Amino acid sequence: MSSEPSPRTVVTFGTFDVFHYGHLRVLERAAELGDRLLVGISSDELNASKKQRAPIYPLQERMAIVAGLKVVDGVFVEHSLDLKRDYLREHHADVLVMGDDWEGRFDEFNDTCEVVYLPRTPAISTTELIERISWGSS
Ligand code: C2G
Repeated sequence: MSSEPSPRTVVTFGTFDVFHYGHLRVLERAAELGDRLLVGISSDELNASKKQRAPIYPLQERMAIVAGLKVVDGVFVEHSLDLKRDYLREHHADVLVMGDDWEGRFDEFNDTCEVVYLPRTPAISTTELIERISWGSS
């Protein structure tokens, strides 16, 4: 039996489509809450059910972008919002982090790990970016 304490594992979830500063900030702040950060990336199908549109960047590209960040230690696919308890157990989560647009939605997992909601980064969202780009406005 190694006496090494197991790393404090932080898990978060998201679509991370058209990756922007708000996404980076929630991942950087999540990483500060533990020793390693694992990110569940929503599948294209899950995103379509969540947001009624296909993501701009397909799953493989969204996973590659997030996995390429120095604050991220690993990524996995989130196939369903209903499998969270399984994902948290599978990845031995000590902390679940989400932006406060999900405030209270995951309190039920307080029996499995710490649940932390972080303030969203104001004035930036993928939906707003897509609108601005499609309108050609700066
Ligand atoms: N976020 C943020 N600030 C923004 C935009 C997003 O802090 N300006 C955070 C969100 O709160 C979320 C994460 O970035 O924690 C990813 O956001 P999305 O890609 O929009 O993911 P979402 O659709 O919220 O998916 O199982 C939960 C879902 O997978 C979460």
